[in-house]
Amino acid sequence: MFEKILIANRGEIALRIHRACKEMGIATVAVHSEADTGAMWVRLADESVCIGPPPAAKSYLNIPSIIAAAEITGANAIHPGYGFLSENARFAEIVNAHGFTFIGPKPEHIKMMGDKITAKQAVKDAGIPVVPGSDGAVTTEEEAFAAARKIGFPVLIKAAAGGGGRGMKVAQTEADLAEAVSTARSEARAAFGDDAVYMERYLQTPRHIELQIIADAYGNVVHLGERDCSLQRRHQKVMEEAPSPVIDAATRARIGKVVVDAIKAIGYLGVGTIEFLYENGEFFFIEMNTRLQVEHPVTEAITDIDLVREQIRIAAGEPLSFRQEDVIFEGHAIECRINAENPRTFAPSPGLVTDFHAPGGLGVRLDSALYAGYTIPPYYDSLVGKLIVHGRDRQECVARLCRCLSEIVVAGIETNIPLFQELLVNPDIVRGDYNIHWLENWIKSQAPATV
Ligand code: MV4
Repeated sequence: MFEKILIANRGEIALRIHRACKEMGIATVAVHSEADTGAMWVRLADESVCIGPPPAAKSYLNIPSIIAAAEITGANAIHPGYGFLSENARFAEIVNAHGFTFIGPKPEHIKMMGDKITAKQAVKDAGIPVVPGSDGAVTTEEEAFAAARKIGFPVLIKAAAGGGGRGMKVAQTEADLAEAVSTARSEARAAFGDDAVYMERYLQTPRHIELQIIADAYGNVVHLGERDCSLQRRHQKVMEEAPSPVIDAATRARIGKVVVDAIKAIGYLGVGTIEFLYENGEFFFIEMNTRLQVEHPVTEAITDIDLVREQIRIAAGEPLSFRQEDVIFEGHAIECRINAENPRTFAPSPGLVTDFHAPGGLGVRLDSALYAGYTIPPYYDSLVGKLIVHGRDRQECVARLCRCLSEIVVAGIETNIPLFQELLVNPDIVRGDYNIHWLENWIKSQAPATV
């Protein structure tokens, strides 16, 4: 097992990784920018190294600084968290080439899943159902028209280098197609330096359902059920839950087996998330994420498995400590992503947190590096905490979550806590009746009348 792990991230996830390390008897190294000196995860770490100025490009994305920090502290392994360098195959290669262990998948799989065309082909070949679409990249206008005739309108044009919703264009009819393809292509070139695009049938009202998998170096692969992440705004998840209100045990077992067999065939290592759109009882693969995800705690709550601990064990060459039949799904969990932002305009609201009080009680978890007196810097993501609540069933979970939201105090800045308080009394949300468009439509319906 590793003696010392460098945590190449910040905020709540740096703290989350630190906690797993401490419980395993592993020393931690925090790295931080000049804006994060004195932050909670830096103070709790056994050692810390300043790796550059506030902008992420000069610190949390600065590969030479991070490698140097690992060298001078004698760390054995590097955990990238989520975001930043977590899905950068070159970073994983550099980490390994310097004699450290990258706590994550093999670089080849990060690369494979980073290109959405390669990813789709690989999982399709391995037996996972995908959205009907073009056979790989669409290069000419003729190819686009031929693919659209086969798929049927509306079609969606996606960037191979995209993901997370960037670089998508809908063509409602044949009349829109040529322009949609050329716009998608030039936007992809500008955004990613890669103008490869592909086409899919546009699913109109799906849910976003993702499956958590975990694989060790000995060919053992287990799925940990699904998360429903349909409540999003501008491709940012807002609230996630496990299990999905629309997936029963038989459906879970069926898609779980398909995914586990595919992941074995691909030879994947570590934790991963297979994202699906789910419509009319059918799963359609869209992307695979090769990192630990923000919303991993809802899976931890219902399975009682520490995903970060398992990531570290797998990277150290240990086998999975459980088999599929050992995984028991218990009750229901919901996560609220607490952002430092205005709850109506969503404008970021960094600054001094003058008062902070965490909710507590049975089934309550708050992952946050906040404290009274902390100043949220303006340079990074507005996520400042995750409230994860577990109950014996969905109804108990919702009631407990409402209770927690009335207890929590984050003063001095604006947060989206009032948004969650409104959502959790909405009849659609209480029934679990929502799709990927529900939240944006609801926000529109709440907008004050303009003069
Ligand atoms: C789609 C789709 C409809 N049909 N693909 C957006 C993010 C990226 N991961 C994939 N996305 C979508 N792909 C087909 N064929 C609709 C979306 C989509 C979406 C997906 C998940 C959660 C929220 C979303 C919001 C808008 C569009």
